[in-house]
Amino acid sequence: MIKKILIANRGEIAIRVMRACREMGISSVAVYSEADQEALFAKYTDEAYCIGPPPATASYLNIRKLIEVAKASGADAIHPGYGFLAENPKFARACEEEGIKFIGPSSRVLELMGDKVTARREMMKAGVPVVPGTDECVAEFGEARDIAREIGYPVIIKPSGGGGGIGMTIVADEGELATALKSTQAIATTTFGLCDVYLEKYLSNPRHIEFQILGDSKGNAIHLGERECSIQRRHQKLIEESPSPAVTPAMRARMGKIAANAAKFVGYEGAGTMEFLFSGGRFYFLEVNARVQVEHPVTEMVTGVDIVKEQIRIASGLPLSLKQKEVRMNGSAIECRINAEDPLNDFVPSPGKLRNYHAPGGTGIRVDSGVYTGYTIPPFYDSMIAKLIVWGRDRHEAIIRMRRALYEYMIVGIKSNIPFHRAVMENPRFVKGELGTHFIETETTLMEDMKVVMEREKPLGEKLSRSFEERKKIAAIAAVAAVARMHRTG
Ligand code: MV4
Repeated sequence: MIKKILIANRGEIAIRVMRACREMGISSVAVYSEADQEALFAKYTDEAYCIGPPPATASYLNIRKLIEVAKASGADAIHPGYGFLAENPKFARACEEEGIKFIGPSSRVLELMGDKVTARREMMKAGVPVVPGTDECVAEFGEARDIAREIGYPVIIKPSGGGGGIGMTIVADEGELATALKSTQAIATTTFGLCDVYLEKYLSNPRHIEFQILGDSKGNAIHLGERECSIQRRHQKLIEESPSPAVTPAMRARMGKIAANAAKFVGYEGAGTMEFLFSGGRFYFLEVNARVQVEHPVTEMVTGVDIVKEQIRIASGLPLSLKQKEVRMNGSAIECRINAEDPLNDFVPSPGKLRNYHAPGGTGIRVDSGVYTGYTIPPFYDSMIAKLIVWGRDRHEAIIRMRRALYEYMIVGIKSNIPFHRAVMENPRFVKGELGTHFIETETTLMEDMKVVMEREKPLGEKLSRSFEERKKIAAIAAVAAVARMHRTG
């Protein structure tokens, strides 16, 4: 069994992993940049080491430094969280070579899944339905033209080294193809250092639905149902839920089995996600996310499975703690990503000091966060400061509970996207479960709705912070008066 884990990450996910460590009797080692000295995760841990200056390239992405700290601290495993080095085959290989257990799939599987063309081919071999498109990367205009004619326009050109939507180009007709191919290859080269691109049929406004999978070192693989993540903006997910309102139990059983079998087929070890587009009642494989994801808590809330604990068990060589027939989905969970950004001003980042912070609580609420009152959010990393997750017996109860939790949330000193979430929770199409990846663009009233919702009912935090600020002012005046009195009386 693993005894000590170095967490090669920051913020809420570092704390999420440390919480699992505490419950399992495993000690944790934090690494932090100079900008994260005062961050909650750097205090929560048993041991902490500064690994360099604020830019991630100088700290959280420094493979040699991370390995050095792991060895010096006697950690026998590294948990990479999400982002940073989580899916980096070079990092996994460095761990493998140094005899440190990388908590995630092998470097071979990370390599296979990191190249999107290879991943597509592997999934086709495993019997997973993929979007119609190429099974090799396309280099020449002639190949692209022939394939596009075969599958029909519109098509989408994607960088093979990419993922998550960066550098993709939608092509409406053959007239646009040559330019689009050239520019996507150029972006692919500059962004991912690999000019390889591939072509797919473009699906308009599909749902984004993903299956959570777990595979152990004994060759077992199960699925924990799906999450729907259709509410996104510029490839950033904002709201996720489980189960998807569009998936029936029969569809879940069928696709889940396909996803788990595919995991077995590639020798997948650890927690992972298979992403699909869902359109016209059909699933089309997109990519594998070979890590624990931001939105994993919604699956934990409906299945009761602790995904991070399973990751650690799997990395320790233990079998999965449950069988597929023991997985039960109960009720409905929704997650809102709480970001330090201004939704009324094109969602620009809003770092700075949290003058006051109080998270919601009560029945069915979970908050995963890495901040506290008085903490200053640094400008160097992503703007997510918390995840608000609610559970309800059904989707309706979960929505009502989310509205209640958003009312309770107090964030003073910086702007947050809470007004956006309040508007979505009131949106008739959201409430009906009519979702799609273009939801935010097509719901054109959302921006106005935010102001209306905030006016109609002031959040609890505003009432609280007004009296809090008053008390602080009175306390300051009293202190000055006391000093003055002291001077008078000598
Ligand atoms: C697509 C697609 C439509 N058809 N693939 C975006 C995230 C990444 N994981 C995959 N993405 C998409 N892939 C096919 N075949 C639509 C998206 C997509 C998208 C693409 C370009 C610009 C904005 C987008 C927003 C949501 C989804």
